[in-house]
Amino acid sequence: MSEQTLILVKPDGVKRGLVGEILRRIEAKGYRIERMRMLTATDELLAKHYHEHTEKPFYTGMTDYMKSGPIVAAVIEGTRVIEGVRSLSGATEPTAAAPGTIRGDLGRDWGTGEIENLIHSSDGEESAALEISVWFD
Ligand code: 3AN
Repeated sequence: MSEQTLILVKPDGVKRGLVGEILRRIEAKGYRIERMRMLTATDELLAKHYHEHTEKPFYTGMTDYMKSGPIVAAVIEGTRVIEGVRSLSGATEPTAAAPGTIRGDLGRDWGTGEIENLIHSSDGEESAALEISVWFD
């Protein structure tokens, strides 16, 4: 059974010119880009997307970073793609993320106080469905 997941190439990924490299890794793994758009995130979209985090102390700083430039949103399709793209993405903190992953190979701590980790990927079936509806109506 094929499934879909939502990825965001975050503002640091776009600014650093890594959109192609990040999508390349996802396509090279064998997954298919089903839909894609470039936009700048708004508070409203981010509140829906990060509804689990709205009360967290890091929320304002994190959403300021997410609004700091354009992002690329894409729907990726394939069997077990949610798990597969999480695995390609790596751990949340780029310093600790394993080499071989997008965050581990391409990301680092820039000393800004924010976790600039290049990519978001849905962490389950429910969040994938919700997040696809947030970024693609
Ligand atoms: P992931 O993106 O690895 O699934 P989540 O969903 O736990 O991570 O967190 C969403 C985003 O919130 C992260 N990508 C990161 O930018 C930010 N974040 C998570 N935990 C922290 C934290 N302790 N301090 C600052 N920012 C955080």
